[in-house]
Amino acid sequence: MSLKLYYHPLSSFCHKALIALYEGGISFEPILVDLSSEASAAALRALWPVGKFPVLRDETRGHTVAEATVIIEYLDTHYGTKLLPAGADQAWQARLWDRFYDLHLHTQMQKVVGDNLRPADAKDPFGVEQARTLMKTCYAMIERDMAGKTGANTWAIGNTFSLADCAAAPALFYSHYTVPFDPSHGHLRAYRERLLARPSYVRALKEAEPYFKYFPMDAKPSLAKETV
Ligand SMILES: N[C@@H](CCC(=O)N[C@@H](CS)C(=O)NCC(=O)O)C(=O)O
Repeated sequence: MSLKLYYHPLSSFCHKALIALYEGGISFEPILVDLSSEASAAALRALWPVGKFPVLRDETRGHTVAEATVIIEYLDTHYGTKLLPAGADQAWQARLWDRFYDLHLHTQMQKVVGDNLRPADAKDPFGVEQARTLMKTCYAMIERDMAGKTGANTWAIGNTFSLADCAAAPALFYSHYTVPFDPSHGHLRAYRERLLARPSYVRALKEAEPYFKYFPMDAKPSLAKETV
C-alpha cells in the first residue's frame, strides 16, 4: 500500500492524523510503533530520527511526512481531504487554533502526563505547575470562544470541520483526564462532546480503547459519557 502510518493507537498526536485519514476515507497501512521494542523504535528513527510519531510514509511519491499538522496539509494536497479552509481568512484562523491546541494545550498536557513517567528523583513539579496553569488558561479561552458561537457555527472555525478541530479533539479528550475541566465550562464540554461524536474520532477512540489502561495518570480515559 502506498501510504504507511507509523503510529500508536493510544498516542494523542496520532489521533490527530488518524482523524484526517478517516475523514478522507483514505486507505493506509497502519504500522504500530512499540517504543519498548528496539526494532520498532529503530524502524521509526530510520525514517524520522527525531523519533516522534505520527510519521506518514508515501511510497508512491517517495515522501516522509512528520508532524501531525503537516500530515494533514499533505493529505489535503495529495489525497483530497479539505481540512484547511479554502478562504484565506478562515485558513489563517484554522492554523492559529491548530497551533493554539498543539502548543498551549496538547504539549502542556503531555508535560503533566509525562512527569508521571519520570524517575522519582527527576520530577519537575515547577514545570508541571506551569503546564497546568497554561492548560487552565486554554480552557477559559475555549469556553469564551465556544460561548460566542451560534446556530450551525459549531466547529472551531465556522461550520466546517477543519484542521483546528483535528487538533482540538485529542487535546481535549486527554486533557480532561489530566487537569479536569471546571464545572462551569459548559461550552467547552459541549464542544468536546461534539468532537467525540464525530465518526472519524469515534473510530480512532474505539481503536485506542484497549490501551486506555496504560494511560499513565490515575484517571483513566473512558468512552463512557458520564466520566466527563
Ligand atoms: N509535534 C509532533 C509531536 C508528536 C509527539 O509528541 N508524539 C508523541 C506521541 S503522542 C511521541 O512520539 N512520543 C514518543 C517520544 O517522545 O519518545 C506532532 O505534532 O506530530
